[in-house]
Amino acid sequence: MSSLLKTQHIQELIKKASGLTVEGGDARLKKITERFLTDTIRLIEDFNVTPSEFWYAANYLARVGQSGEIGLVVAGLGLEHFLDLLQDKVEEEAGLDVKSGTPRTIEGPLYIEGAPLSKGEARLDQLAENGEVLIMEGQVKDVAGKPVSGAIVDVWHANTKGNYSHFDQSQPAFNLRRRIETDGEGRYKFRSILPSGYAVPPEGTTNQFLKSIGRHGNRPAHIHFFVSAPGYRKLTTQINIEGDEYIYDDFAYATRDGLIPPVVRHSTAAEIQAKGLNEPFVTIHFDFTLHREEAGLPAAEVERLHAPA
Ligand code: MBD
Ligand code: FE
Repeated sequence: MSSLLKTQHIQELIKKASGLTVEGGDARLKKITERFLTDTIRLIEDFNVTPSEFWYAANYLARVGQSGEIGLVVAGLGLEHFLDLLQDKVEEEAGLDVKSGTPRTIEGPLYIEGAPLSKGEARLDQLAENGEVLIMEGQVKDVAGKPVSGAIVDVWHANTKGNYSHFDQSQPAFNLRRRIETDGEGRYKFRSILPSGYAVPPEGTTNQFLKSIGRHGNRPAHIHFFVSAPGYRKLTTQINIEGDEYIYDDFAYATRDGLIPPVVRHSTAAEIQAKGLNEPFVTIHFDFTLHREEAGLPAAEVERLHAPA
């Protein structure tokens, strides 16, 4: 089959539609638009996409936007994970020993800015829920093992139904979301409940697509973190709760080696008493290792629109 794409008329159409034949505007955006149109037209020709299919796809993208699920679709396509791997590569090529720090993994679409800030420790759960009590603690360190005091551990996770406060109206504001400043030894500690895994809204636009390609929209139980400190590169990461059936079947592909710490169960009366609790609990110990900020490295901060608190 001959290709319309290769004809002079279509080549000129793409150049004009990309702004390449006029003055003004952003030169890089023009080149990216040209590539986008070229690749889209190639795809339409190669797959014999019909006009009806084209408009179905365009309407689908519009509905994703209206549904507020663009972040879910990006995560589910593996693109957010790809951006992590690319950032690792760019950092490595700029001279950073990436593997000496805690691995990054995706932020996901459910972060809310401005969680309550406390020093050293915090309690994250604000509701009486039937979740297992979780006590998580550790240190923020530099790559030489030196504690970083005054670091901010910004933590957020789902409840036992896999739902996040703010997006789930049944939870109070900032439930299971806190910022904790590390103490003089770089330590942080929090009490919370063990989260359950997340599933995309079953009737949502993301799941409509995932089902159409034979996939599910489940994530293993996980806890998100931003870890930041002056002079250090901001870390975006998560830990997974070991044993979860979706740990190696995450719809967002966020599981990475080094991010599955042991979950230790404590159920003897002595252990329970020593913590001042009245029920069995689990502990997770996890240290975060930050890279020092250095000239010549790509920006560590990812600019991304967040839902307003
Ligand atoms: C989540 O909780 C999440 O972390 C990601 C990446 C996508 C959807 C929900
Ligand atoms: Fe999440």
